[in-house]
Amino acid sequence: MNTAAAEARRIVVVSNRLPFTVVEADDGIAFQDSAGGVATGLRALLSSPDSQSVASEYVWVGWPGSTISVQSQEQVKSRALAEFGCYPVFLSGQDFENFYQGFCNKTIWPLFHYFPSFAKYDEEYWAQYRKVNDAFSATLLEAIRPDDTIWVHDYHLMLLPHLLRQALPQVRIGFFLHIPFPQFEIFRLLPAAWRRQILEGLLGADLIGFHTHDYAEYFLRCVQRIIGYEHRLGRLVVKDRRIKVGAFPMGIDFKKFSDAAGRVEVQKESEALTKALGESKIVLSVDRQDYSKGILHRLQGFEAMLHMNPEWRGKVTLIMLVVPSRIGIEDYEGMKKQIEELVGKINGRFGTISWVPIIYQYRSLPFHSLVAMYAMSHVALLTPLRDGMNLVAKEYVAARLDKSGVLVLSEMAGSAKELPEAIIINPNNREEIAAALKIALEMPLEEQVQRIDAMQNRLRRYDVGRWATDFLLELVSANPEEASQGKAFNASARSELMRDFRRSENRLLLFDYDGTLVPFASSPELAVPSPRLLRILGSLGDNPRNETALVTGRDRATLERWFHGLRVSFGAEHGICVKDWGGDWQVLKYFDLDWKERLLPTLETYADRVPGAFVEQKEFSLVWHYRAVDPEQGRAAARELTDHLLAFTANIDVQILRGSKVIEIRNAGVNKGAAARHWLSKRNFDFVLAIGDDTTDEEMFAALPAATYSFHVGASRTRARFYLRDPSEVLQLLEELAGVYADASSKSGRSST
Ligand code: ADQ
Repeated sequence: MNTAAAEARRIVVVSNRLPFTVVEADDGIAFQDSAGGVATGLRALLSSPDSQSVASEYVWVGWPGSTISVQSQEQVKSRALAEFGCYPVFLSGQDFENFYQGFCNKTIWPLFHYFPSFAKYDEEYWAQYRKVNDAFSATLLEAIRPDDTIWVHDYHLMLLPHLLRQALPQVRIGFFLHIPFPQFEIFRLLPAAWRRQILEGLLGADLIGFHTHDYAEYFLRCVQRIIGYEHRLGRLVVKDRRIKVGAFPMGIDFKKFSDAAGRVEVQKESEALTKALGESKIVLSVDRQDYSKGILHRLQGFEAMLHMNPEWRGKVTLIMLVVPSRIGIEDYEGMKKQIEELVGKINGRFGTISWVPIIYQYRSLPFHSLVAMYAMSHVALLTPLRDGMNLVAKEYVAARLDKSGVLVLSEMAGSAKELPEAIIINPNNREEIAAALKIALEMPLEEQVQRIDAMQNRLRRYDVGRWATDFLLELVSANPEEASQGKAFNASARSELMRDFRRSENRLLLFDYDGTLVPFASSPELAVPSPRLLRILGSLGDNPRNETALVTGRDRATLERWFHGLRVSFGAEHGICVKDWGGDWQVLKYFDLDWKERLLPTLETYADRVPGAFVEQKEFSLVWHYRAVDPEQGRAAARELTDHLLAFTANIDVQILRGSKVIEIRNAGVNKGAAARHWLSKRNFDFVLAIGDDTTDEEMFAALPAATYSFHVGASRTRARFYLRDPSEVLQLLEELAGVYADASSKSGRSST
């Protein structure tokens, strides 16, 4: 790590909640620590020595946990900045209600945790979610500097990366999701506009992190199916930006938990509790109160264990710590009642005068008491039905100083992937929980030590500091220029081009059509040239210094029809035939075309089978189009068809080309390079410009002199010298070039049209 770079760098952490809650009272303002997995993890990060290896300064932007009166806002702002390096985002109680209690916790939370029946789809919630994301963006835009690196956290702020990207195209943005990302079938339950905006919101980031590879994969699949962007090994290119998606499993502050477990006061507390419970073995469970945590399932599993194993009655106690959470949401209130009833039922069924099977506490514990609980418990029983990670599992392991203890963990928790030495259970099956508990209670000490030791070694190495530095190093080392491999068409390249263009006498201008001069349309006949494009081409063509040619996959008839009357030349069907302006069509090379008839039925079969696909028959080629097909199905069918065609055409001299949502079959030896050479041989050009977006345009770039101003539209790999973002940027450039001529001709008294 380059320390000089680290010294100069500032990281802006953004999360829904700041690490403290501001409480306004008559005697002034007080700051209290906030609870929860994200706040705990981020607080640990900022105080870890690792954080200093990435950046010299960290600031935190978020909601201060309460509605702050207008008269106190200035004071909160200056104290938050001076004492904590934080920028508060002020939200009214009502704003927060529909945002947090509404969209975040009644729509996204249940859906992303696979509880679709709890999810509400309310337009007001959505509007408020957007409004709060806008408010975060506004506060950030005031606070950040252009060279800051921004790290946005969690499901509350999924629109924020895009909002920031729009205002600051060059700033580095990372996003980390702390909860699961669901599979497509669940995610698609969101209304179409919302789900698209959420994905686009996230894609504003340069790096998008999840706890597990599965979540990353589900996200990429949703992006592909809903927006149509395909990825390669977790990398996406969106316009000219390269985005990376990956798994960064969050760790805990291992040292903090193991050190605390060794402290005298913690050990004393632990011993006092053990004494109070007599000989009983302790099973511990710790969670926020949430239906995703499987608290009821756990109770049923414990009940089944007592039922099936009478020998354990009187000898085991379940301590269940539940932290109050999301008070005021009906699903949560109802659950609290159910938990209390079930605890009462089990205690009533099995309890005796001297033994209470379940000790239930509904409150938050101070850190040292929590560690004392971890340290005294023989078993930790964690049964979430879905959990992004579950840090409690890791904290329990870290607090086991003598390495005794057994972790029973749900396979639905992200942490199960990193803790295979736990007894992994499916929480939906109470018998499985019961059986796992019995194994845990009876596990020989030697085996316990082996398992805990293996898990501790892993958690010690990959702790929260490592998690954050891995993410941040990946984020800061992602070179924003990388996507364009230094091929950005910057101001100096632009002025050089304009200068050379002005000075030149003989210019060759070669343009591909689809994806270059016009955006792709769902079907080829819809991609007609706009009046603006016709005006630009007309103007460029009219200049006698310019030889302007369209070199495209389109057929002759379409070119004649659409560009009739313009002084432009044509290269049709990828340059197999060319027509100079004012001349006749010439076929550059004659081929045997018998194969067309033989292959057509295969293409048609695939078109019939795949809704949205169709076959285009051109004079010299056949094209199978799948732009309008469901992206995943289209990709699979295209792969299958390519394999099929490759096998079928092994003995004939044709090429099978995968273009942008098309498969094109044409004779080998046809390429745009031949057309480019045709025009190059006509005159001695002192300025050559070529623009294209597809693989077929690479042949054209290859055939042109090194000094050519060659442009690739979009940021995929190319031999062109520069990138342009999209057809609208192409038109802007061409309009400028046409304008040069218009200026020159007006000076010399000529008309440009
Ligand atoms: P949470 O749903 O909050 O976090 P979790 O990862 O278990 O879940 O973190 C809970 C935190 O609260 C732990 O650090 C724990 O020590 C603390 N805690 C729990 N019970 C407590 C008690 N009774 N008293 C005091 N403290 C208590 C979200 C996601 C998780 C993800 C984290 C981090 O839902 O899946 O692991 O973010 O990304």
